[in-house]
Amino acid sequence: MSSIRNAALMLLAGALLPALAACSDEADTPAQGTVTAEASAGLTVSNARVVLPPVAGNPAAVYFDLSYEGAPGVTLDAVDIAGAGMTMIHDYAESAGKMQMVMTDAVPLDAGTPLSFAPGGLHVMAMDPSDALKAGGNAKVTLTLSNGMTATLDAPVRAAGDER
Ligand SMILES: [Cu+2]
Repeated sequence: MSSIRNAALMLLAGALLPALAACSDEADTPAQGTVTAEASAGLTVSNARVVLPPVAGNPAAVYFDLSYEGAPGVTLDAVDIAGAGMTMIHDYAESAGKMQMVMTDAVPLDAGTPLSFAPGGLHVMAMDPSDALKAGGNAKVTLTLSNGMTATLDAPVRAAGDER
């Protein structure tokens, strides 16, 4: 997997860390908040961030923007975060007139249809965030697709009261 990842991923520097632009050939050094897969894989993740819960011990949330230009029939199956426990992909759906959070096992990726994981919509919940996740720090976030491709990036960690 690691060799596939090294071959498939080309990292771009995130807006927050322009200095990393000089390291764009080092596939093992994720740029903050942003990762881009090469054209064959076609996945671009940007604006990733982890938001800590207002109450310690509650789940943290992970948000990002995603665009996909690869082969059809691929889904986003998992989003894992270092320093937290089990994660789930959630969405909101209307049920009996109320918006309720629902589990989403696999999110279909359609070329040309960007997805936004954001408050009030698709999001990732991470159980048991540990003390390793500190506001102002970074967390390693790994996306796994149904075709076996993974993309790992460093996402800034925000406090509950910060802008999401
Ligand atoms: Cu949720």
